[in-house]
Amino acid sequence: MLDRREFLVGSGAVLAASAITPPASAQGAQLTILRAEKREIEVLGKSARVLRIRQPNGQAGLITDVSTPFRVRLENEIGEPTLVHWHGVTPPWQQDGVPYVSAPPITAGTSASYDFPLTFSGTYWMHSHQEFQEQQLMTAPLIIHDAESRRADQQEIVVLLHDFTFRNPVEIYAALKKPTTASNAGTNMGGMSGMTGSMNGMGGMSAPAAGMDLNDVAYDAFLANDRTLDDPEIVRVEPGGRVLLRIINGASASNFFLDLGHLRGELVAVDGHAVRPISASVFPIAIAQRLDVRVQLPKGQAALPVLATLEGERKRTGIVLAAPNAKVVKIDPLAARATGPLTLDLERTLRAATPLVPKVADRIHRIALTGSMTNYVWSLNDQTYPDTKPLPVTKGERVEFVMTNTTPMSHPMHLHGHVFQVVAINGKRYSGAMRDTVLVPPKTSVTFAFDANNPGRWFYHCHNLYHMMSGMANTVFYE
Ligand SMILES: [Cu+2]
Repeated sequence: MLDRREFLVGSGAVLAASAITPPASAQGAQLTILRAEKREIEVLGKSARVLRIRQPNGQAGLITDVSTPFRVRLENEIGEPTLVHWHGVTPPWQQDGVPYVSAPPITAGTSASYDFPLTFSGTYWMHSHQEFQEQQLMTAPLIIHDAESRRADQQEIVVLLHDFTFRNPVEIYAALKKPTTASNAGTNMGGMSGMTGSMNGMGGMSAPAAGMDLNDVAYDAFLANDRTLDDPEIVRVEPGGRVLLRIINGASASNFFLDLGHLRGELVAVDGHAVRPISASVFPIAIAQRLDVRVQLPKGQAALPVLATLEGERKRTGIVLAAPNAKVVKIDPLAARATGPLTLDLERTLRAATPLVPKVADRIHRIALTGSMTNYVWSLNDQTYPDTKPLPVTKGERVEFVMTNTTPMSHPMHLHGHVFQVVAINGKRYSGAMRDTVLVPPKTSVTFAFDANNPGRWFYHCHNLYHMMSGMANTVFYE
């Protein structure tokens, strides 16, 4: 119960209040302590031992200002090595938090310090990049304000999504590697349940393609700010007020559809970076991506669920926005109909508010997303990390990655240390969103462009944790 209350303070209440507190810059660049800790939470009436990242005052993650240097001491109190990645942020490479790429892990009982200027405001997050700790909920919001977001007359609500399992992720991974025993370990046998689910489709979504694999892992629950729909977080909102939802997909292996029900929202940023606003009720959100959605609330005493439905399934999680006197009714944790697979239908319509300056690429890397479900090996150009040929770039170059997915699963591809722009889907050029993570569905090619402006050695990988752990990763290095 203590955990739950503390998380509430960290997610809803403090964030709402942060809009009226003075910018951190006014207080000087003080050191923030973040602690990696063990904790117990209750999920579906059962206790689970998981991890977390929070400040000594109980706040999960960090809310800061772009004008303030990121000055953090990360204390490791989980009794095993760890390292935390500041996802979407562009630090010097040695502070990027990828074990053995940026720095060695922090040993148990010790700490590491971080100090670098921030470049962008927006919705980011932090997560362990060590072993399977991310699956054990070692994730937290990283919200970076600017003067405009602090001034905005809106209530900010952060929703961190998770997929949750009572099982040890090491065992889940081992079972995936041995398909014959997968059913015993509770995996989805190569996404068969996903295939069933995807046959039903969902209003507004494209028809599912045959032969697609979704959802390798059969999870016990899906969480929004650590809670299921049996006992969701209820955030008090002002009737007729304006809300900014900062949705973070912190799941290890699950894509979702954000579903606002009868509400319409205006998508104003993806992965922290502004897009030309798009109005809709349903938005896809792949693993590791973020959505900033502005919602004008109706007048009247309404309870408004903000839901996230698993791709290809009926399972969902979420929170409730409730007016002070609204009656909150129980929400079915199963949607009426299964969703389809995530597509790039929304991606195609996104336009960066501040795109890259148009420029012909100085260097193009062509990357086939490869792998096999048979023994659960995922790779890039048929190479598994660390037995890969690192990708060279040179400072000052405009670089493009052309990623072609030859596999039956989609892959949320993430590049560290840079912000890229999605510039082509299946060869059709356009001025798409600025992002750090883009989904590449099966039989699809996605091109992103970035300016090589942050020298060092950077991780580039599929953000499905089990795909990454099986080798779907590489490094980018500056020549
Ligand atoms: Cu993948």
